[in-house]
Amino acid sequence: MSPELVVALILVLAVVLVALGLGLNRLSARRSRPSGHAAGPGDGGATATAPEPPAPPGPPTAGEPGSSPSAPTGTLPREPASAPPVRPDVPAGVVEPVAPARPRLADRLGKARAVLAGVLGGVRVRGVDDETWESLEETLLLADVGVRTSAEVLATVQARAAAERVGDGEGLVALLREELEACLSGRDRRLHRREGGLSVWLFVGVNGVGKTTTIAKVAAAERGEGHRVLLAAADTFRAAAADQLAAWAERVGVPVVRGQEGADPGSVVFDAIEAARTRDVDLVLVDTAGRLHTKVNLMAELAKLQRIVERTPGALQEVLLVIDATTGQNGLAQARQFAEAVGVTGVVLTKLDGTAKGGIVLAIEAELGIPVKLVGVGEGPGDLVPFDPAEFVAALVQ
Ligand SMILES: Nc1nc2c(ncn2[C@@H]2O[C@H](COP(=O)(O)OP(=O)(O)O)[C@@H](O)[C@H]2O)c(=O)[nH]1
Ligand SMILES: [Mg+2]
Repeated sequence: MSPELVVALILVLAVVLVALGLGLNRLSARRSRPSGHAAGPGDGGATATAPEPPAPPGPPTAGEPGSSPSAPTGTLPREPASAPPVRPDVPAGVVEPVAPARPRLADRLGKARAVLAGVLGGVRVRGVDDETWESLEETLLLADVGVRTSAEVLATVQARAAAERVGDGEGLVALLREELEACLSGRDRRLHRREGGLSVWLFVGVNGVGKTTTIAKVAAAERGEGHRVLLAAADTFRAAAADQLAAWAERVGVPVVRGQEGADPGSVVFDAIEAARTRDVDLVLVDTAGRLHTKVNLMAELAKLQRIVERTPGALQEVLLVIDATTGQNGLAQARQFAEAVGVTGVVLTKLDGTAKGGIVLAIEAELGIPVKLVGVGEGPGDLVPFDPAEFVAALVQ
């Protein structure tokens, strides 16, 4: 072989080797390069490459909101979110049951407390004198305790103060607290339900008192405690009423049965009870109209709804009259009318957060003998508390 040929062969071999080496480099660079990075210098030599297409939008990377726990490397492995339990009464994708945190009455009764605070402060400073009884009576009336109940409470406090020789302001305030609490004691404030069967709670009351909102609050609380709740939109007088209830139902995660505007409320209640049976629901909350063409119509309709529920023996467990505390003594008059038309088993006193008229609780119980079972203290789904006389009086008289 001539030396020229040998040199030529070595050159060809060198070129082939270099070409091969470059090809492998590019291939491995392409494999290891994350997609979306443009080719950089020293990355493949001078050959022009078409820019790689941008990476398609993918799941967010670690650290971004909503990032997938399994996607990123370098983060600690996390437990996947556990799947929510399958509950046939809850439409897919709605909120999980959580018992709302219970507000403290003392935090919400600021206005009612302020009414009493002035006179009680005076009594504490001056001690008990002739003026005391008069100003105490005025204050109880301002708080809407009512004429009869105020007079009775004060007569007892006065008699006890004399008999027990209580002359100092602090002692008198303690007596007042005890007597107010005594007025409220001994009532059954439980919300009744049937064990192992369907219970229906009917909510009645005039327009705007807070029936629909209260039903939402009760639904949230009951569902949070593991009950299977269904709402019945039997206020068919206004289309907006059923819409409002349906919006609340979605928010608190319970199903709702509704009819057309103007439909027979009785048929809605009937359908709701049927739906409750097939869905294994244990508590139906019925929202009713607060206004009809006449008050006579309204009362007749409520009585009819009551009869429809009673067709399922034992199901009607509560007829809850909702009263707006800010209406004071006017609420008492309403309570009287409803109590005559339907067998009211308990009162829900709403809007106690925004009124000085908290004393209406005493008037309702003393004059009608109906226990206040729940108290509304705000507009949110958690703003409902079971009525506790000791907590109430302590929040009012400080
Ligand atoms: N501050 C306050 N507002 C309330 C309470 N309960 C209901 N409301 C408000 O009262 C208004 C009427 O309530 P709604 O439930 O529609 O009354 P309904 O006509 O009896 O069904 C709404 O604006 C509610 O947010 C409460 O306890 N406190
Ligand atoms: Mg309503």
